[in-house]
Amino acid sequence: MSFTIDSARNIFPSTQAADAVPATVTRFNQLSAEDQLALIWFAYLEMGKTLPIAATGAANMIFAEQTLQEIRKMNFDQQTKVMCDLANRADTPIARTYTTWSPNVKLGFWYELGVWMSQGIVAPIPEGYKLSANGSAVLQTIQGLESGQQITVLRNCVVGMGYDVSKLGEYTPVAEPIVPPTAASLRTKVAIEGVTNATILSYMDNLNANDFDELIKLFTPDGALQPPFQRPIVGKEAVLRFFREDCQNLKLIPERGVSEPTADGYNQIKVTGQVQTPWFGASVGMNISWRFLLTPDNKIFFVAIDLLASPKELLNLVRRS
Ligand code: 45D
Repeated sequence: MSFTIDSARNIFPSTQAADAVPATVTRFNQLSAEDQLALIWFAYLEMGKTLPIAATGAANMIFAEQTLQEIRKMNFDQQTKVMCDLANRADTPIARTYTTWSPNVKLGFWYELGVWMSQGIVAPIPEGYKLSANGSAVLQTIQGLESGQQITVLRNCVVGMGYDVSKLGEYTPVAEPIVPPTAASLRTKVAIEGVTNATILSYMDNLNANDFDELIKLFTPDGALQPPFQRPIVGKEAVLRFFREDCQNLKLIPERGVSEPTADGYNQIKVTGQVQTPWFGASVGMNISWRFLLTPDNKIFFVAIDLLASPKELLNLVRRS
């Protein structure tokens, strides 16, 4: 077979991803813990004016609840220390617990802390806190990004906190419970200008319906999925686990695409459109592309999801570079 996962990653090479996101997260991670917490606090207050976070994004917080209650009982100094430890990736019991949580549980945990900080239950950012020069520069960069990129920066900052997962050893991952798939009568169907391929349409419709058991059947056994700014997740089992833990209640709104046969009877299909997250609903539409590589029997061998550099990229459907 001519394609490998690595070569598949290069289909539609002219796709421009939002490189500002990883660049900003890298700069964020170089700041001191105090600066990180204050910066996110300021970004969150500023963004909250136009992009309120929906608490329903944190559908089920019972997994973080015990830790949250533990923190609630602490005094301000202890609370500040816990938050700094998370930002410092320190080896503490709470930072280890945090590491076992799925991204949505982590986000829900911080969401709750943010509410408590504004209510005075958890230590606030000290009045008159002055960000370092680098911290102010990173905050300014975040403020200049489009909203889809802003929320991705925040998410990736939060997900990167806690103890180093590679040092954790054996652990049980903790995620929200799986919601039942949408009932057949309530499902919606996407339409994509330029794409009629049944596998692609079915991918979008099943993901929108949280029907991960049907969705995974579209993949080859060794198939892979590459989320934005990540390495590919390889193999049906790992991809299914990712769908269950990280992909509930997304709304995919593909708009247009292009399809072209490639080597050995494979097909490469690029689709662009919007994706909404349960945390922000329709107030943030992320500009996304999907780059699919399908086998001759129409299974997904590879799909990369990219957050696009700009809305202009939604129209970049050139087949070759
Ligand atoms: O440190 O086709 C305080 C896949 C201050 C699947 C705070 C996908 C202190 C396949 C404010 C308290 C998933 C890949 C912190 C498609 C402090 C597929 C709190 C794509 C941290 C399409 C901060 C899906 C808080 C995509 C509460 C692209 C921050 C999904 C909260 C993208 C931030 C989802 C939140 C994104 C960010 C969600 C809630 C980017 C959420 C972002």
